[in-house]
Amino acid sequence: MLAAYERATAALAKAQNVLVLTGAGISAASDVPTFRDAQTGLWAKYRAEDLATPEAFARDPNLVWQWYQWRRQLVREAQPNAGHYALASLAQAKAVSLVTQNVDDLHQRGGSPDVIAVHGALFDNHCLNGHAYQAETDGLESPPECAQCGALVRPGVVWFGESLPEHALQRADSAVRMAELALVVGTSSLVWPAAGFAESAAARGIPVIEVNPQATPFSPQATYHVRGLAEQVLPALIGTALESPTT
Ligand code: BV8
Repeated sequence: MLAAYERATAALAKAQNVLVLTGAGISAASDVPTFRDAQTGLWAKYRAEDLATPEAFARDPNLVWQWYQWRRQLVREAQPNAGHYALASLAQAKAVSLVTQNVDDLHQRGGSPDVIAVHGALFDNHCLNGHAYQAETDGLESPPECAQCGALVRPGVVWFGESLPEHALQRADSAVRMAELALVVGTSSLVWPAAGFAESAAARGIPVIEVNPQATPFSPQATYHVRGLAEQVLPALIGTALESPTT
């Protein structure tokens, strides 16, 4: 009887069209804290969920802006880890649709060619009226004003209570429909509607491999739950799958 891990590896070796869903856990080894981790230093007294909202920005734009500036600097200093690189190598051998909830740029810097970022991008900016803002903001302690309309500029991420970008949603939905296997990595599966992608994939009856050191609300629906760290499990799982003869 093949252990679950061997069966998961065999299923990954066989699949050609792979959906990968990642959350903050895949960046943990790059020292980018997840939302679940208590925040550090100045930010220890705040909950991320309370800062990542339009209401928080309206109430105290400088505070929320400075939180994002702190996170941007943290991500600039971070490096992709073995988990990011393993997913990039998978994309060289198979048709991979990488859907991430993360707003860092580590998948891109780790070599993944096409990242569907359903919660936006940490380094993007636009004003409150939606005008793109291209000027450099590094080092600014307060949000600048839009050159076109004067409205405050905010980070280009999806806040709680905001809709996900339609184009990213459509691409993610299509990827769920096309997938022959799903790899769900480093997400607590608590944030919706992104958590629904893994559920929809499982409902299609395709093999779903969850990689997480903890159990999550999604775990009972996973075909295989590989309990471990993405930076350790992914290089081994993907490395072995890519060496195996695909049937
Ligand atoms: C919306 C960008 C409404 C910002 C983020 C049902 C349907 C629809 C909405 C809702 C719903 N129920 C509730 C809602 C509202 C809300 C929601 O889901 N709330 C939750 C808290 C219950 N959803 C929304 O508001 C969404 N918008 O639906 O709008 C609407 C509808 C129609 C019309 C108008 C409006 C928007 C949600 C997006 C919020 N933005 N990020 C920013 O980054 O600043 S979400 C943010 O938190 C992250 O992007 C991530 O997706 C999420 C969770 O963060 P973390 O917990 O840190 O990460 P993760 O969940 O991935 O957990 C870490 C995991 O990693 C853990 O499991 C851990 O065990 C594991 N791990 C740790 N180390 C490792 C590891 N795994 C592997 N290896 C390791 N080394």
